[in-house]
Amino acid sequence: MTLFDDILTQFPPEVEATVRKIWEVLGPNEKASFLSLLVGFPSDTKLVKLLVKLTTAQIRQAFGNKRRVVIVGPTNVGKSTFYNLLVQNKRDLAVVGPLPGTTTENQQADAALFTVVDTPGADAVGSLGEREKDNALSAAADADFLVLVFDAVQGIKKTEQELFNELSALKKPFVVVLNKIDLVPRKDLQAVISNAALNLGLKPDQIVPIVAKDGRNLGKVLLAVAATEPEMVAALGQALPEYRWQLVWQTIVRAASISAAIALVPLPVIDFVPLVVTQSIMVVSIARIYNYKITPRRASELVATFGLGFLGRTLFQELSKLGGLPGWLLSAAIASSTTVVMGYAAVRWFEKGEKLSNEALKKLTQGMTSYLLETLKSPGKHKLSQKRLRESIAQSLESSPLAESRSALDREADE
Ligand SMILES: Nc1nc2c(ncn2[C@@H]2O[C@H](COP(=O)(O)OP(=O)(O)OP(=O)(O)O)[C@@H](O)[C@H]2O)c(=O)[nH]1
Ligand SMILES: [Mg+2]
Repeated sequence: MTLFDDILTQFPPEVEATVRKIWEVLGPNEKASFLSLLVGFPSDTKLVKLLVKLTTAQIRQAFGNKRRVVIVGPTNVGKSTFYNLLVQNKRDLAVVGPLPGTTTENQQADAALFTVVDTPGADAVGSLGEREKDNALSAAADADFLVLVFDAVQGIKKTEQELFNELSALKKPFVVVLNKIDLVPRKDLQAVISNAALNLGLKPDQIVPIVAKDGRNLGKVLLAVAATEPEMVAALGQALPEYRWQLVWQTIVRAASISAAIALVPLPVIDFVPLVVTQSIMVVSIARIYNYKITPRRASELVATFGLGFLGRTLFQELSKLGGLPGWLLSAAIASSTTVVMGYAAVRWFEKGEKLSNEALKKLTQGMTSYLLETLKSPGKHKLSQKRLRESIAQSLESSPLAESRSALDREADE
């Protein structure tokens, strides 16, 4: 049995396949680094399992493959127009036309981050219509992700509902977009969206209004794709520089909430080793978003250089002296904060090759810790479960102004 097989047996069965897949795509150097990262895990099997479980989404994200995004919907709703927004190569552009039934065959093209597939209208009648619908549905069945396009003016009626039901039965991750929103008078917009949501059994915020003709809200659709499919976050970052920070923030939120959960596990000796693992994987993902490819080993070296583990411990000592807050809450808040600050520091590093000063790192960590403690103050100070804690941290971070823009961090770091 090789060392890798030996380690693999320690993983929970549901992540084994993922880890194996990662292993197969790694080159020899990466294999060595990955192995050293895994060997560096604490030896207690329960902890190993916990850590791997907590970080699987990120691991997958860091080593994702290209996926198939399939555009489906009734005829003439603007599927091909939307497809054309995504294709990279002009020669792959689809024919668009005012008459229903323009697209009769599935077509696919490279969309940089994923392969995108355009399909004929899936609601047509007659024998030709049936065949086109079959085409569309077979593409949908092969998809990793579905973009369901409907027409804002046409609305969601019985045919659309039936199609939606058929497609959701495939159990694929999906996003619903309502196209041609430019034809809806502004005052009716909310009502149109709510109605569509109601008829599909969704919440209004699960529907993205778009204008495929001019690309309005394309970014929102892509973010929705990314949010449901963690593997795409990194890939998306490469294509859309302006969304980089938002993508980075999603990665940071995930890593920070994992860090908080890890901080709840009593780890007498190795205290912050697991944090280094989580943070390193986060740094690998962030590097990807900035078009750098670094090994987990290099990432963990970088994490060590920033010395946030030490900083976190000092801060913990300072804050616990003040009293008043339970230790678990403090360590969770500090673990998350150092992860957030590490994420931001990595961004600055990949952007400008500069290392933030120790003072800046300290100030940012303190600021982030008080923000989290402020928003986390638990009623009755009962220790939260791991799951609840992860959710609360994720929620605090998602609703922070940083989710929109990093300017507050830039200001503080550059003061
Ligand atoms: N006003 C408006 N028109 C749009 C928009 N998107 C597409 N259209 C128009 O809608 C018509 C149909 O667009 P297509 O992209 O061919 O639609 P489709 O869903 O691929 O249609 P089929 O191939 O027939 O299934 C064309 O005349 C487009 O110019 C939009 O956002 N706003
Ligand atoms: Mg078409």
